[in-house]
Amino acid sequence: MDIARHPRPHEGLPAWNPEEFKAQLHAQGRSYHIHHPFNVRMNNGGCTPGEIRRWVANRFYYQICIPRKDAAILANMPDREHRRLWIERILDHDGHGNYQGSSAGGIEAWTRLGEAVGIPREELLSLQHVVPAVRFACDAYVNFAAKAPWQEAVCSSLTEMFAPQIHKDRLATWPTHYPWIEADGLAYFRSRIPLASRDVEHGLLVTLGYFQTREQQHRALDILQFKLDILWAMLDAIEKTGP
Ligand code: AHQ
Repeated sequence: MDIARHPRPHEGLPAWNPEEFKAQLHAQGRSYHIHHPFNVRMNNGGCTPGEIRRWVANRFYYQICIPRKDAAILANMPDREHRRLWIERILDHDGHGNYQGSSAGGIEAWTRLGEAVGIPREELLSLQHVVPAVRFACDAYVNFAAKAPWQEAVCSSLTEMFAPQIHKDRLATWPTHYPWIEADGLAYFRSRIPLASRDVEHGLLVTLGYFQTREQQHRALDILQFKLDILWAMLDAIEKTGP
């Protein structure tokens, strides 16, 4: 799959060892959307209720793309051990068992967030507020995951290395800045903190093991940057929808 190649002179350079490679992946956190002006403004209380609702409504499209993205990766995974781990991600979002309470899944929790910020469930599910660039960014992620080697698609999920902090930030700031949002709507963010850490453990195991040469390791950095750009572009588009 074609993604941007960022010039990183490496002719004849040795591969990074796992710790160095992990540090290089982590260093790309500087491009994570936690640093996007819209996210900074949102967590500083600078968003109008309308902006919060547009963020929730647009991010809903990303949320419903995640299990489809993960199912595409699962289909490309030849190894049962990896599939046994990866399938958990789909259940985390689609729910499992009796689909009630904490088994209802993340998509259901996001509809609860929608209601908590004042978006009726049917309005959120209609996707009527999703702007074209958000749809394009999310679809690019699903398409990449379906067509790339499964190890490259796993690597693209490693933006979640930085996700626990962004969820903790929302839990720490929204109740103060946005007291009008019903507290139980924030349950999704709380639920993701342990799940993101579990996801990253598996994602790093695959990534550190698959990208062996220095050139392959640079490909991993390019894949991660591609996904970081997807998250950043989504906030660019959401910010443009105006106050
Ligand atoms: O809620 C998020 C989520 O379930 C996932 C899955 C993972 C992936 O497979 O790409 N990435 C991800 C992310 C979630 N929330 C985002 C946020 O800002 O709330 C962060 C995002 C990520 O860091 O990739």
